Amino acid sequence: MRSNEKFIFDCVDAYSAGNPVRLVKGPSPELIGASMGEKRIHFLKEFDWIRTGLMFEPRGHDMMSGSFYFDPLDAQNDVAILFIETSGCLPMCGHGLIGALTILIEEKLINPKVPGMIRVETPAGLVVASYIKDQDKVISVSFTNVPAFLAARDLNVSCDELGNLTIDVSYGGNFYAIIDIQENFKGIGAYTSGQLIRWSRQIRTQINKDYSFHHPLDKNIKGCSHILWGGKPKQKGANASNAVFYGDKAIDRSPCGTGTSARMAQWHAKGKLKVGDSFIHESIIGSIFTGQIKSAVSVGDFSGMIPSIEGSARIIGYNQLILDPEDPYVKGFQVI
Ligand code: PYC
Repeated sequence: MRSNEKFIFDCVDAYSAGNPVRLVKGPSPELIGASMGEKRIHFLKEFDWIRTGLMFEPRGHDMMSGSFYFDPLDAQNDVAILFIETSGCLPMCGHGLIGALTILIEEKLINPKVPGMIRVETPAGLVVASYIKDQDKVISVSFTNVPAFLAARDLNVSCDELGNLTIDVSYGGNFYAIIDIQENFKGIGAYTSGQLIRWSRQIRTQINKDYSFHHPLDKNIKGCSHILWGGKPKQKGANASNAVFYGDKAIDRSPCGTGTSARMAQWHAKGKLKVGDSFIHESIIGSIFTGQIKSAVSVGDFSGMIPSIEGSARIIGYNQLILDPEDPYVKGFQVI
């Protein structure tokens, strides 16, 4: 596929717990690599114009996220997924996975070897998911995520408007700076999403300048890309609420699957959750993902854990999107 040709992408649009998921049925670029991690790097090098064209305005928007699906590299697995979104290609995306698997099953695009179970190759590693159906509808998807771990605790950052903050950085498929309620931050309920976005940009730049974050087992996963702001949940039974910032202007409408995994790893490392415990995480719009700590593991020199995340998605439309080299906005645009 070359950017000087015209393409029509056949997409299914959905949302998971409120956040968008656009699964591209085809055409899909031919990616080279011995793992989805390597294929992700190839996509970013050669085909990023497809991501920006399909995710940015005018075909997408600040929160847009989606995926391509491929045959798995290992014949034991059912599918391989490449996540695309406004910020780039995430190693792993929880809401994106729940949405993509819901579409793949409801639209009969894959046929899992074991009904009810899907083995998925992602750039961050193998993820095993299960789903529950009611007739033709998938009513929930649960997946055992890649290992999560608390990477750094009690880092100091200063935010022009809030003052000094203490943050932890945790990995759950992406690196998250977690800002819990503290003297200079009263919780997400006290602020607008515009304020959280403005502060997130400043904090992300600062922590990546002052500190470095590398996955101990995968050199291609590095840098803190997401900021998770904590809050008090509104619903009975929820353990915490959160608002995750990603890209340049997005606040996740879902409770964020990889963010929930990162936060469970943080709570586990601090003794607030133990193996077997559940964690109900509320989003900025009140939607819920339910997490659980499956087991404790080491990740390089870090003590970590294996999280599972459960949530649901809805298909909302069928979309044919044109990328035409004669269109001045074929590669999309962002207004920051
Ligand atoms: O659900 O993992 C997630 C996610 C990452 C960015 C937005 N959502």
